[in-house]
Amino acid sequence: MFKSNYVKKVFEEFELKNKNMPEYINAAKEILESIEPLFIDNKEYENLALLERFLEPERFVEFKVLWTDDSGKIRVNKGYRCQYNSALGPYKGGLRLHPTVNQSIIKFLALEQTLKNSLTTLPMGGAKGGSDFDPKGKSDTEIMRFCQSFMTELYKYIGPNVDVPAGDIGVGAREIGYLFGQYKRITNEFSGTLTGKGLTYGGSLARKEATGYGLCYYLSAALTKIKNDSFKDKIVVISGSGNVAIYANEKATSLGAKVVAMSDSNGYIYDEKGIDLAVVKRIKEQERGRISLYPKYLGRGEYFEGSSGIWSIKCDIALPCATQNELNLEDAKKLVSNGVIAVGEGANMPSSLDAIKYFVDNNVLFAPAKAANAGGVATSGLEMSQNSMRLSWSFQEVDEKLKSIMQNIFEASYNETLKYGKNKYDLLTGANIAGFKKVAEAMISQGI
Ligand code: NDP
Ligand code: 2IT
Repeated sequence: MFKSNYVKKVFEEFELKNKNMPEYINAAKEILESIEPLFIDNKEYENLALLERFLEPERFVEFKVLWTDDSGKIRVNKGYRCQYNSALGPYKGGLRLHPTVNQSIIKFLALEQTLKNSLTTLPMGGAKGGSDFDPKGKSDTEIMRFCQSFMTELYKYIGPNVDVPAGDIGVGAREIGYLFGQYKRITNEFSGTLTGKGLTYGGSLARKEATGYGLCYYLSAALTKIKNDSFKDKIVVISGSGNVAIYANEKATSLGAKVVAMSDSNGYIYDEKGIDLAVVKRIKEQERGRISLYPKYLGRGEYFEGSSGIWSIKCDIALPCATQNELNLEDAKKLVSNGVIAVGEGANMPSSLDAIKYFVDNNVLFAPAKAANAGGVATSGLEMSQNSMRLSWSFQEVDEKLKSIMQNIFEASYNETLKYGKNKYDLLTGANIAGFKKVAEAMISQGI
């Protein structure tokens, strides 16, 4: 699989050390397959043990989170923070609350975040954290008590110049508010230690929209350059119906596309006339309900049980925006046989490695997560800048900056794709190489 003996040896050792962590191994494999040529060109990297150093998180904390539910029962969860790499700046990355969260998920996300943050060109290292706490069905006061307890432990490891967490699955403005309130109480400090804050207490305009909008900006740039095409009049399918999916829909629609399907973890909706996003926002953002309500509320569209069926819908552009490993080789084959021209990853690692290979081999423009969904963390970086300056930019200013960051990420990655990629659609190789080069240079400069 690897041509370089050094990369092969490091990967084998990594696999052995992390045997029970399939997502983490998968993420490392995907990166190493792309960046291998750099190790063939730069023999000195081996003497510097650069790859071993890169693949070892700087710090990983696991802690106990105790809270009481509304009936007074004591509940126990696990909390995590993985501070992967600080070569480029303070650790930065989201917090995920989902019952599937474990060490493997947090480490894979933190590794991905390190290269993603590098691509944004902003000064941010890579981190990720979260808990196996399940927010579904919990009351507001339960969420608040959980967040307070989580922060009572996490605050020791974070700070505006140390580590700046934000949202991810299960963590939006409500949770960030409770986490921020507790951080402020404990430290007696009002600082920009979290991003994704509410607009009344230091949040940035356009942060909520940023990941979904950024995904469409990246894909638009790639479509224009590589296929001389755009979102206009395209049929789009988007998995998920959370923060990333909703704002990807909003931007794709405003660019002239028609989004016909969205999903949640139970099933998907299909609406031939185009999804009415106001109805989805009502269900998901206001009522925190299930997507199955859509046909009932609108009197239009259909609901199907099982979320993976969404990839059998005929479309021009597919945007997986739910979670990891949600699009496998079989799904990729269906999409290709239905004529898909581009796939943009809003979620982190949604496509399996063989699905990605299938897309690239079939000349489907493939926009990889760490580049295509970097708009969220990039705008978090802009929130940090605004907090430091104690001022706030208008929506339009932030949106313009986001657009130019996504354009730059595309161009930087595409240059490397043309040099190292399998073909011009292999934006994954380009993103990994562009992201890694900067981290490597900073690591080498800073010594061991
Ligand atoms: P949300 O919690 O807002 O939404 C998550 C969506 O994905 C929901 O529709 C949820 O359905 C669905 N989902 C979650 N887990 C699963 C699962 N195991 N199987 C099927 N569906 C699932 O999260 P976000 O929109 O913020 O995050 C979505 C993806 O985007 C994640 O991969 C995240 O890491 C990534 N991302 C997020 C960024 C951000 O700024 N928020 C930035 C960059 C990437 P249900 O409601 O049924 O659980
Ligand atoms: O995966 C991601 O990039 C995020 N969840 C956003 C992280 C952030 O710090 O804004």
